[in-house]
Amino acid sequence: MLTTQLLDRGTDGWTIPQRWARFTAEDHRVWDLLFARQTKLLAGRAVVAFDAGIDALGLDAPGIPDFTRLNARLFPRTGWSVVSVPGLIPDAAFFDLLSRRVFPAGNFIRSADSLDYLEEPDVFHDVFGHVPLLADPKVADFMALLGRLGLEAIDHDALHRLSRLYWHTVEFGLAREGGEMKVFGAGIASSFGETKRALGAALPRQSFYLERVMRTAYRSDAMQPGYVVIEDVAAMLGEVSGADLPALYRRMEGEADLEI
Ligand code: HBI
Ligand code: FE
Repeated sequence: MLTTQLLDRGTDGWTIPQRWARFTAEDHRVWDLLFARQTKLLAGRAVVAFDAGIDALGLDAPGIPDFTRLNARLFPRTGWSVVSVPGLIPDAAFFDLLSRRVFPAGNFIRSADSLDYLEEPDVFHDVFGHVPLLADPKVADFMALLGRLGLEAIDHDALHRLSRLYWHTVEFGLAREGGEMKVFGAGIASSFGETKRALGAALPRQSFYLERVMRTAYRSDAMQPGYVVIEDVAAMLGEVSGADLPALYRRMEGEADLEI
C-alpha cells in the first residue's frame, strides 16, 4: 500500500528548512514583479476571501514571505502552516501534509526570463496562489478534507478521481460571487496568462457537480480547455464532506472520461 510505504519514510522527510536569508535580491525582485502584475490584473476579480487573505497574512509586504512570520499570522486563524519542499513531492506525502493542515510550498522562485512558464510549482504559485485562501475557514477546512480524501483515494486506487476534484477547484476553479465570475483556484490566481484566459467569456464553463468533476479529465501541461464554476463554496464543502466517495469510485469504474 503506497500510503504506508511512503509514510515509513515520513512525509516530513520531504520538508526542508526555508532558509529565507539565502533568497537573493533578484529572487525578491521577481516576487515583487509577479505580485504587482497579478494584483493589478486580479483587482476585483478574485473571490473576496483571496483579497482578505492577502491582507490578513501581510502578503502585500515586499519580497518572498518568510514562513516563520507568515505562519505566525496564518496558524492562529485556521491552524494551517506553510513549509518548504524542494519541488513536487509524491502524492501520498502531499495529501498527508494537507490532511495535517501543512501546506508544502516550493522553496525556489522562477527566473525573470521565464515569468510565465513553470515546470513545477514555485513559491509564487504556492504562496500567492494557494495560501491566501488558507486564511479562510471554509477553504481551510476544504483543503484539509481534500488531504484526508486524497489518502483515502490512494487506498481505493482512485487518486486520479480525487486529483480531478482538487484540480478543478482549488487549482483551476472559478467561483460565482454576487452574480459575478471570480477567480478561486491558485493555478489561475498565480498565472498572468491563465487569469486573462479564465476570465474571458469564450471558454466552456460548467457548474460544480461532484460526480461530473471527478469524471472530467484535465491537462497539467497546457492551459485549461475550460473551467469549473463553484456556485457556492460552503455548499461544495458540504457536498464533498457528505459524499460516500468509495461508493462513487466503484460506480464510476469503467465510465468514459468527460471533457469540460
Ligand atoms: N507536490 N510540492 C507539491 N505541490 C503540489 O501541488 C503537488 C505535489 N505533489 C502532488 C500534487 N500536487 C498533485 O497530486 C495534486 O496537484 C493533485
Ligand atoms: Fe497548486
